[in-house]
Amino acid sequence: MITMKDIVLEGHPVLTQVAQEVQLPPTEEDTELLKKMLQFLKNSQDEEIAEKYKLRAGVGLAAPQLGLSKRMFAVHFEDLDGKVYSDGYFNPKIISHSVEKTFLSSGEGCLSVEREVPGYVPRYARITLTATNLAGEKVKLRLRGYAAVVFQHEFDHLNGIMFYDHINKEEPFSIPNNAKPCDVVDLD
Ligand code: NB4
Ligand code: NI
Repeated sequence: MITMKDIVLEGHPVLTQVAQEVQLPPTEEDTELLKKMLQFLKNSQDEEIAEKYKLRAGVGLAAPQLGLSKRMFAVHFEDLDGKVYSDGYFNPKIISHSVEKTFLSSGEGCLSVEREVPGYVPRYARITLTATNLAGEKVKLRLRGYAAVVFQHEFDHLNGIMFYDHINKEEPFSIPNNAKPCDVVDLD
């Protein structure tokens, strides 16, 4: 099973490299690894297992975080409407995105970053992503809000981009004018 010792930390060269496409159909080895990455996320969200193996909780994990420069990541989360996203993706591509931006009001963290980096991480509010999933199906996902944020965090890892690269250095909590938080109920 994947544990925290398998996750590389900032400073590791693979975290700032553009990862290679995965040959499709994927090899047994690549499919098994992506399944293990999804299982890590499920384990990390299980209090007992997380405590037993000292796992930091995660809703996403990308292969470069295991030191493997491969274009694949797994996600395991429920969005604010209760829709569950739990799968692995090979060679994801963002084929379109909104002009409008969004961000998590709590900021972001990363399993490859063992420090707090305060600030808003502006991301596209809506994206359309294509990929091949764990079952080998070609999928087209239309994502918005929290789901769009999670997928963009993982997609960035495939291009060597860390969440803090998006934070405004001068004013970390400045809100771009075309941006709204995705995890705060909009009263108006
Ligand atoms: C990726 C996320 C950072 C922001 C938002 C959140 C957690 C991560 C990093 C967007 C993507 C990992 C991958 C969480 C978490 C909410 C759901 C269900 C019950 C606990 C779990 C906690 F753990 N980020 N960690 N960071 N990354 N929400 N949740 N909860 O997932 O570095 O590249 O179990
Ligand atoms: Ni990360």
